[in-house]
Amino acid sequence: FLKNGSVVGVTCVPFSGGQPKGGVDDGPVEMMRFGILDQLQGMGYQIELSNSMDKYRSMRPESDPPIGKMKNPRYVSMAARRVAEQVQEHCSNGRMAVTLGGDHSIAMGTLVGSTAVYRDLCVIWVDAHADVNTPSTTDSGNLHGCPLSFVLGLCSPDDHPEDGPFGWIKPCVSKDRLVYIGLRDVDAGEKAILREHGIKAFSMHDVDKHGIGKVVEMALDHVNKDRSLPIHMSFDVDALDPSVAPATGTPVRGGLTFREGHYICEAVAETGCLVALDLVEVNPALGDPDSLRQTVAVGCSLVRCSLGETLL
Ligand code: HAR
Ligand code: MN
Ligand code: MN
Ligand code: MN
Repeated sequence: FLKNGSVVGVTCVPFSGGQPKGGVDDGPVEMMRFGILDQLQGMGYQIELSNSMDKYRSMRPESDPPIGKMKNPRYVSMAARRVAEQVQEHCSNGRMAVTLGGDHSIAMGTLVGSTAVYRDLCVIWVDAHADVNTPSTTDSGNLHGCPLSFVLGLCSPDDHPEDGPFGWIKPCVSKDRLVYIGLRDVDAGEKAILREHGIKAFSMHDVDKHGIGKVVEMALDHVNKDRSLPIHMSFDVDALDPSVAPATGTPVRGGLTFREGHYICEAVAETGCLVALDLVEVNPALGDPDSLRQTVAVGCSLVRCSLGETLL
């Protein structure tokens, strides 16, 4: 695959159907307003923008009753499916696929899209949450807490029937090619899943214990020993401490500092293996104008660092 290709394929996903709070669908437009595209161009990248902004909003089905505990299942599925097509299109043209969310349910789509092109890719999931609930284990029914269970193939056939709305999602991410950084709010059912399947996770406890440098090295060693496999990083802005990224739907205190978050992005950029990046859960509707500006700014800055801005 192309190491550090010079074209960035940006997909904006104004989508909030994976959780109950409005506003996260304005994440992409605010990051655009903040100048993310100009900033990437300023770094020497060519931008290919999927023309998608209004499509997602008009996609909401007229009727979308829960299936079991899952809320908005058809809407989430349709949006993710379109995301998958756009990300796959970027990747198959050798572009670095950057997806701006939107809530984290859209990662079902980004991962289906990236793995369709890079079958052996590894996933670095930076988040306060594990997002690995199945339609059975979820308490909230919010699908942004579930994307990984679908792509890992952890849902029971009853939860994920071939003829259900998510039937198009086949297992595409392997359990030993996924690693977490930043976890601190993991549901009991999710802990059981991580344990049962031996999925590697570095929690905030590990960050405190070893320092972020060591944690990122261990995380990369786990999924990408030779630093030769393509990497998809899915960065939920709530991985950062709420003092750094306040405008997000499910803030959890005790998160990554500004530098720890950026260090992860820099270290991943340094591998030269990044092929896909998601930046999700920026919700401009939450909090005062200051916290909004701060969160949008940090989101843009994480994207730039993942693409090498601060490397010398
Ligand atoms: N684990 C909880 C649930 O399933 C909360 C999860 C989601 N919050 C997120 N995703 N922002 O990372 O509902
Ligand atoms: Mn998440
Ligand atoms: Mn989260
Ligand atoms: Mn919780």
